[in-house]
This record gives sequence, structure tokens and C-alpha cells, in this order.
Amino acid sequence: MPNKKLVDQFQNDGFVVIENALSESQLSSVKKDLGVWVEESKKHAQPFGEIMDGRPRFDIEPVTHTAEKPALRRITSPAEISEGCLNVVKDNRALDIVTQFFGPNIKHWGNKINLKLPSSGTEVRFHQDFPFEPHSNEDIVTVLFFLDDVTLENGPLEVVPGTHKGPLYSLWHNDVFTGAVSEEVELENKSKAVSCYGKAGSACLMHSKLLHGSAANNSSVARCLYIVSYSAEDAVSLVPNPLPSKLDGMIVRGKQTGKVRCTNYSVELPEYPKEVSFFGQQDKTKNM
Ligand SMILES: O=C(O)CCC(=O)C(=O)O
Repeated sequence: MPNKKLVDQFQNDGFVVIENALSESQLSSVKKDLGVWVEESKKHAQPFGEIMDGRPRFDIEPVTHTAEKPALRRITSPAEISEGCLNVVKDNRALDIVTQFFGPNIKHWGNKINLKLPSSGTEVRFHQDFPFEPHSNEDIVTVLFFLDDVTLENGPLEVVPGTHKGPLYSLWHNDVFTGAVSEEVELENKSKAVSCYGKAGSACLMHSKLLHGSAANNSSVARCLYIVSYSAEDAVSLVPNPLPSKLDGMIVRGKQTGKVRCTNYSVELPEYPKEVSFFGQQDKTKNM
């Protein structure tokens, strides 16, 4: 049953938040694996594991991570190593809504977990996802599943409504790809940002061109998000996937048509990450 209100809201604001995007069993299954990975991170002082391109799968905060207070901040492509995550990528309630946004044929682009454990200090500088993942058309959505209750205190996602219709901002500064917009753009937009919060199992469906960021977690409660990106099946990537995985391009709704649809826009190409994750790319803003 099409939900016109959600579709209109997505088109106008560039995001919607829905409850119960994950079933209880999906949520507990992902959280079980996440608990194991956080325990494992206590044994490591450096990023660990390996993804397809040889970079580590598990990224940790370089300054704050200790065995007592782990600061695991990113797990890349967890659906490759977790049945629970794979199950979510393939099917969830948000996906039904994605078909209402982009049509019946939908494919998976990337998946990752962002963690903000208490005292970790992890923050996300403002950016749009699209310049990291330019495609032949702009029908791409980032679905951020809340693995914990997200509140105003634990570093919720902050989005700037309507910015998906505006310019694509540069993530390059002084010839360095920082993965963040300039301080001026951030300052200009931050005051217009709204926080996305809600119960564990909820999700924010965010257009890839929407400007967003998030502050550090200043509470004693973790804020972890399972982030899965989907596109219309006829959107073809113009760059190598920065979250490489064998699941890139997997059809999750509808069918493969073999067609490419193109829209007319211009964007600076991103830099393929040499760093463990995009957090390392954004850390470069600290030296500028
Ligand atoms: O973790 C967050 O609050 C935002 C995540 C994000 O923007 C990203 O990983 O690109």
C-alpha cells in the first residue's frame, strides 16, 4: 500500500524516520554480533580484520580506544561476516518504502556499522553521501537503522531538511579529500539541522544528497547505527565502491533490467580511501 505522506516527506525534506524498520529478531541478531565485535576490539590497539581490498574491516578511534573503554567506531561490510546483517540487507521494512521512492527494482550498494560508544569522542563532520558515491542518476538512499535508542544526548544523526535539492558541496579542501564540507558551509547549515532520534529498531531513510553530520556521544549509553545504502537498479556507479563487498549490486527488490538511467549533473570525483574508513579521511580536517 503506497504511503503518500512518507513519499511526499522524502521528496520535500530528503528524509523520513520510521519506527519498527527492523523486526525484534533482526535487531537482537545484529546486536548479538555487534557485542562480540566490541569484545574482540578490546584485544586490539590498532584497526583489525580485512575487507576485499585489503584494508582493515574494524576501525577504532586512535586516541580514545582502550580495553576498558573500547572505541570501535566503524565495521565495514558486516553483512559479509554476519548472517544477521545479511538478513537485514536483503529484507527489512524500510526497503518496502524505498520501492515507493524509486520504483520496484532496487539494489544494494554498501553497508557499515557506525558506533559511538560512551567516551569514544567519535563525531561526524557535515557532508553529503553522494559525492562519495556518484551514480548515473540520483536515486540513492542511505538507510540508518538505530541499533540503540537514539536520544538528543547520545549523538543523534543531524540532517538539514531540503538540502538534497541544493548544491553538491565540495569535500576537497586545499587539494585534500577530507570527506567533509568546508567550515563555512557547515556553520551556515548547522543551525537549520534537525536531530533524528527514536527507539532501537527505527530507521532514518535519508537521500544521498542530504547534508548531515553528528556530534559526539556525551551520554553513558551507546549509539550504534547499521547503515545500508540502496539505489534504483538503473543507477550505475561512476566510481569504485569505497565500501567494497561481494554484495555490491545485489538485487534486493524487483529484477535486473540491464538498463542505465542518466541525469544531468556535475560533481567532483572522490578519492578512493587509503584510510581504514571515512573517519580517517575526516580526521584530516583536524590538521587544516
Ligand atoms: O554515524 C552517523 O551519525 C552518521 C553517519 C554518516 O554520515 C556516514 O557514515 O557517512
